[in-house]
Amino acid sequence: MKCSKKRGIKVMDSSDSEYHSLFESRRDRGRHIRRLFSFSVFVAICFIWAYRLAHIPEHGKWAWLGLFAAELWSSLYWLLGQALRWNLIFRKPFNTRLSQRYENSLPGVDIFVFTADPVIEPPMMVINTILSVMAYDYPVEKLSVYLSDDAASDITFYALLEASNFAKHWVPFSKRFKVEPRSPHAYFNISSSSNPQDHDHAKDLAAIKKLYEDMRKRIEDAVKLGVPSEARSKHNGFSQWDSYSSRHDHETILQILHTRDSHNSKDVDGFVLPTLVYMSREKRPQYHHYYKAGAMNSLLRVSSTISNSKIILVLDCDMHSNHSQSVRDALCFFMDEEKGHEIGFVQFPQTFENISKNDLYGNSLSIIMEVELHGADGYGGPLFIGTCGFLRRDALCGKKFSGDHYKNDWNDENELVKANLQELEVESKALASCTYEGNTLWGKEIGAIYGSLVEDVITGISIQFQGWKSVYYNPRRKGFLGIAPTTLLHTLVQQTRWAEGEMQILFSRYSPTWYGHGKIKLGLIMGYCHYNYWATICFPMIYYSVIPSLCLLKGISLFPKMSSPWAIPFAFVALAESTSSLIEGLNIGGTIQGWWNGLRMWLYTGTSSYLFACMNIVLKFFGLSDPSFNITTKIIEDDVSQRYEKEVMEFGTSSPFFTMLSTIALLNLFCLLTTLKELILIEGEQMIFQVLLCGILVFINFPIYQGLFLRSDKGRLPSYCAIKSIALALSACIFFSTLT
Ligand SMILES: *[C@@H]1O[C@H](CO)[C@@H](O)[C@H](O)[C@H]1NC(C)=O
Ligand SMILES: CC(=O)N[C@H]1CO[C@H](CO)[C@@H](O)[C@@H]1O
Repeated sequence: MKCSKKRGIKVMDSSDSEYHSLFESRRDRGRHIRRLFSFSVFVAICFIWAYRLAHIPEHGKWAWLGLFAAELWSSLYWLLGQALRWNLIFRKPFNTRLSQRYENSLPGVDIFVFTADPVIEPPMMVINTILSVMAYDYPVEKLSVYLSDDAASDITFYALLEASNFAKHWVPFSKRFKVEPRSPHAYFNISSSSNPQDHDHAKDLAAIKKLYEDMRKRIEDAVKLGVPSEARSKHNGFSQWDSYSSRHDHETILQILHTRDSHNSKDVDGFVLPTLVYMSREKRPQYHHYYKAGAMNSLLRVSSTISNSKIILVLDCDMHSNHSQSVRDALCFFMDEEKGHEIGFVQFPQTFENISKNDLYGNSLSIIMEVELHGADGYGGPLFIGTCGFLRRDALCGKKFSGDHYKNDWNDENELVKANLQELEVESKALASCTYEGNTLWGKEIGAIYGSLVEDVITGISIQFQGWKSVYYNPRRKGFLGIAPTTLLHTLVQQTRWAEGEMQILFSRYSPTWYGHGKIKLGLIMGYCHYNYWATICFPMIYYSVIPSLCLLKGISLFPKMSSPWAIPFAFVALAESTSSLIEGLNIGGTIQGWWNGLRMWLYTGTSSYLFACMNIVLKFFGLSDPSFNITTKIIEDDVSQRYEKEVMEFGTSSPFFTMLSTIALLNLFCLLTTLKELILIEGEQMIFQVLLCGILVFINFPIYQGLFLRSDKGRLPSYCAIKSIALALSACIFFSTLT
């Protein structure tokens, strides 16, 4: 058959509409401007290098050469980043075509939700996520929801039991009234402001709200007082906690709460509900559990005996669904007749519902989500970010993409439903034991890959190394909404973990730098490197924010005179990069203040988190510290929350992060004050760039001076931290001044 292109849409000669693609890809319209711009910045950078090499001074030679090294490294790093902006791709699925063609043969979908701590991740949040995905607009008999609870908390289990009952009302309700979003908590929040006109709807809404409130009260009581004994005796699932000794030492706990053919699994209208399974894999102190990757692998095996769906959605417990169509959207990519068979995973962006107005801590990750992942998509695949991603089970299980021979086959799903639920549970339990993976390839080649703090990213790489492509789908109305850290310290800790994990990938057998050639495209290798070398950017950043300021004290000049032609490339790079990041930010819905906050957070993570990440890597190399994995908390106190909403920066405790930041901030302040005093006397022109740099640093650090000297609330910097950083900054200044 022949195809002809008509206004960019592929149309078949025959009247058969079947050959319309299920999704469409569009290239970035502004790519030529972007490329021209990158090129001009690159030329300016070359001039800076030339200037550095041609003008090495006698006085201050080492400071000069150090600055050159810093510029060299940050330019190379900048270059890596350009790969993620070179070739942006935007995708659009066609949902209606999917249902026209496949409504009766849609594949099964397993949804994995992960939780690890009932205190940090409250059960109410977890079940809202569960309920939101149980209510997806998708044939219920093809949907299976699994909760992996790495804390083995009976409270979480109790909450899930409650949710499984509430789902009998919630699922039919949300489908009848086409409720959006389908997380009850989020929906009630929205609907409380807009009352439905329809009488039936209003009545049902009131009723279901009451059910929800009753459930919430029971669960919150259980959180305070423990699981009520009545519930314990009613459901024999709790007996599995009899042999439980601690969250690090217990056998597998597994309970199938709903299955397709159990009588208990019908909703109030008599329809079946999605399969619902609780699992807490076995844990023993003598076995490493490999965090979320370990849990994912246990779930992979357990689900293979229960539903064995070909598509798996991986979700963190704080990311509720915000769009009931997301499963169908994702399937448009996998099921496309032409390109679908090569797609290993479809990544949705991670978006957050509690970002403050001007994104105080830069936690919206908007540049990554709105720009860079589109760029990675242009080169065959966005990263897998561990949540909001749909994966092909085959790809996750280490199967190689076998070229065009691989056929999408959605029909041969195992009908594994056993007559006897207990038998199935016993069989599945064995798959989640500690010893199961001994001497196997699980975690090395099969399933989620172990050995990095960002196990998701490395798992995505392993899938791409097997020949699969991935796709980034970023709809205007976001598919998932989660919760971002709301304090400075949490943000910095999270960034440290990410940067460290990214760097660990560099030393693994899935390092794109060493092993990517021939497996993935060069652009994608560069993109991965941009993240893998993330942490190392701390060295140029610290150098740049300390040495030029200190040199002011001694009158060492490190930049060209304002009137010299060499000033142009410096000014151009600084202005061009800041303007383009401002435009990029405004373009994706940010504010000017948000851009400024982002700049500040870039400085803060660069000079603290990334340094600590590098230090951790070195320490671990010498076996001096153990990999640690801190979950960032999802609950915060009232006063902290109020300050967050007012966008007042939160310090509150004394931490090495803050000492680092305030030392640099104070050092710049001292240098600036000393210089300004003398600037009028000495010839200023030579120093103007350096004074400007120092001035901008002082300006950007304003919240730190506030926290040190001007605030009295609980979120200020503790005086202990203030004294320490004043002492450090002063001694650095004095030491440097006396240096000959
Ligand atoms: C979440 O869904 C609601 C509709 O239910 C929509 O109004 C909102 O814009 C969505 N949020 C995001 C961030 O897309
Ligand atoms: C857990 C948490 O911090 N939630 C907050 C997210 O942000 C919204 C609005 O800014 C708050 O209402 C939530 O309490």
